[in-house]
Amino acid sequence: MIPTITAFKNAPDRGRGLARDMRVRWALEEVEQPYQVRLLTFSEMKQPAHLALQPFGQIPTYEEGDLALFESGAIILHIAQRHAGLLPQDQNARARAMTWMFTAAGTIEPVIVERETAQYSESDKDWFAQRQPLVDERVRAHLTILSRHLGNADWLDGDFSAADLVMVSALLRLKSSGILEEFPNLSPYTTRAASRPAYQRAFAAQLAVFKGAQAC
Ligand code: GTB
Repeated sequence: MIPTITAFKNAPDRGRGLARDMRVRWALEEVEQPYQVRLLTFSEMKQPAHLALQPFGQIPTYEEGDLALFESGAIILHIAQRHAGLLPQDQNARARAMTWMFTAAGTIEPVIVERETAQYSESDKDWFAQRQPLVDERVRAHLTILSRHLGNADWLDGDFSAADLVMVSALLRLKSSGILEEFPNLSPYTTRAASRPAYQRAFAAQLAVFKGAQAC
């Protein structure tokens, strides 16, 4: 059965692949699962039909037959459990990969999102300049630990897994900040992941939506 995901009709990131449908597309591409996309305007995302799928009125969602999921991490975990290629077969290695997936979504990404939110919603406040270094330091503190864990390895724990997919998706949100480059192994880590053919296919697909919307 071909799943359907939802994505922005008019992506606010202008096709930079930062919205969270990108990571779901990437996961589906990694396991070579074809998928369909239903594009939504901001207003459609807040209508009852979408709220029944995603109570917070956000993208992405995932529908496959009777199953409807929201929350990108849960969707990626579902894809990784149903298809080979995103989680190791060995049960302990699988549990470790899931641990790093949750670390990416629950520990690393929140400090990155906090920084991003401060940039676009607080930069006009008179206390912004005082607070920004504190927010940046929290990001650096988390990346220091991540960088130490990654060391010279290509991936977080053995082969590429859903953990790397979620972690890199979070780290790429820092691309224009310059912070990633302070960690000599993290920038190459994101480049290595983004060079994967599955990432490239997912990126091209979401960019095509943005370009299509521009042409209308
Ligand atoms: N925890 C949820 C998940 O992982 O699925 C979070 C989903 C989420 O934040 N969705 C956002 C959304 O639907 C899009 S991705 N927002 C609309 C709303 O809340 O009304 C977050 C996002 C948005 C924009 C950019 N950007 O412009 O760069 C980047 C990321």
